[in-house]
Amino acid sequence: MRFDTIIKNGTVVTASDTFKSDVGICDGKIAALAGCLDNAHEIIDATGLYVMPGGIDSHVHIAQPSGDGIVMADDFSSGTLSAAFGGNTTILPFCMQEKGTTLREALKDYHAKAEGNCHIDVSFHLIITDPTAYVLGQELPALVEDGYTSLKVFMTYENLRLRDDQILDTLDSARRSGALVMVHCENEDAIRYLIGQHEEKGELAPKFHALSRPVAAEREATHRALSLAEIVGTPIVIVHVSNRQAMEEIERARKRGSKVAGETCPQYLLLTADDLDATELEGAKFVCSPPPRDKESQLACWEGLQNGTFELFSSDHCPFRFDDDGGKLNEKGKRNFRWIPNGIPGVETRLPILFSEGVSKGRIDINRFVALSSTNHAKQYGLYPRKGTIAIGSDADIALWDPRKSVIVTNDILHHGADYTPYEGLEVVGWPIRVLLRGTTIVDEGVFKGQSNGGTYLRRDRTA
Ligand code: DUC
Ligand code: ZN
Ligand code: ZN
Repeated sequence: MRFDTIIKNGTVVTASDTFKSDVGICDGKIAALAGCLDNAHEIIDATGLYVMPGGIDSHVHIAQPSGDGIVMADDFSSGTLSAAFGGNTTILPFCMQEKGTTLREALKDYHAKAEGNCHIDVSFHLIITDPTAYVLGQELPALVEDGYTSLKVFMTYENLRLRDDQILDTLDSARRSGALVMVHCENEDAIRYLIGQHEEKGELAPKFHALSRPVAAEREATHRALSLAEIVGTPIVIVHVSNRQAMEEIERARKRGSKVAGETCPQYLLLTADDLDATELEGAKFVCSPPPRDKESQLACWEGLQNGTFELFSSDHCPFRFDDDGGKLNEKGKRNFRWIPNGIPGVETRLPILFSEGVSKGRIDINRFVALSSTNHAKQYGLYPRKGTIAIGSDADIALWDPRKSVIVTNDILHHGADYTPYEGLEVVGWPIRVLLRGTTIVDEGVFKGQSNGGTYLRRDRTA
């Protein structure tokens, strides 16, 4: 048999196994796993490299309307390019419904932004901000049929949050149609109370962002979201969990029999609230929600990645430029933390951070790395086994990792549209040196070799 491509002499890693094997690729799919494959148009030597499924980042914000002159730093072109260089082959950004509009309208706009501009494969989650009877009764069931099988709701942000009755209605519609609901858990009323307290005292610097969104606000909302899902009887995903108390809520809900997935992100492993307390507004670079906590919370999040409280490790890439009128330091943001847009870039650094801090430092094994970075995302969101594994018949979405390559992360080497990285100066050991999307090399030794429109849109199966 003649293959299009053979990856030779590498160590194949899946979520469950590690083995020496060549990988034969035909028509963009994995066609053979065996020793000594040798008849191909192209042979890639992977001696000393790990051959792993391309990363799937299931929590990414790109070109999302952010209001008030604020503009996200990435469009689909820069966001997917940055993702590719970070070892990813699929991302799942959010298509946000704006109040007073329909989901179909939001999707039409969002598809138009993505069409022809994606370097890797994409699929959209919905964000529901206006759960009208039409949206929940008509649109959502039809959209789930069309492959939009997951959605996010917010419990915070004045213009995005849903009330409990709206969350219940949304969960109910999701249960009937088989959509999976992701929840941003922070108590908006508590946060608004605390913001008011800080404003009264003139405490307006970036560090007060973290103090106005305490663990208790996240824990309470996590408990409430889990209880509402239990009452309706439908699974949920608790996204971007930052601390032990919220994790304990997830664990307790599971013990009661609820089906819950947990997600955490690099910022909760490497940053703390102290990073927001930098001089000269530098702290704005780290403003995200939930905010980074403390060292103990970092330890808790590592434990959760090790013991299964978290199945998902995502970036929550939500990039804004720092020194920019439409970014972190917009005119109002310079004067008051409440106007600093929430979110930090991270789609390109997610996997090197997990590899380096996790695998290279011995906190997780390489199979767990694959599960957390790729396989579990594909399973959770209806892409498995087409995506997320190295198996015969799966798409040949593959990242070749050099486990010994040491890189100092600086903003210069990244490809996102932001003008900073929160991880400036971090040394990582382990780097994705070559990335293949459906069998075609798209990144090779720091050079993009693919096509700027090479990504496709993915319809997804139900998983709820
Ligand atoms: N929630 C997210 O999921 N991302 C960035 C901002 C936010 O609040
Ligand atoms: Zn969120
Ligand atoms: Zn997010």
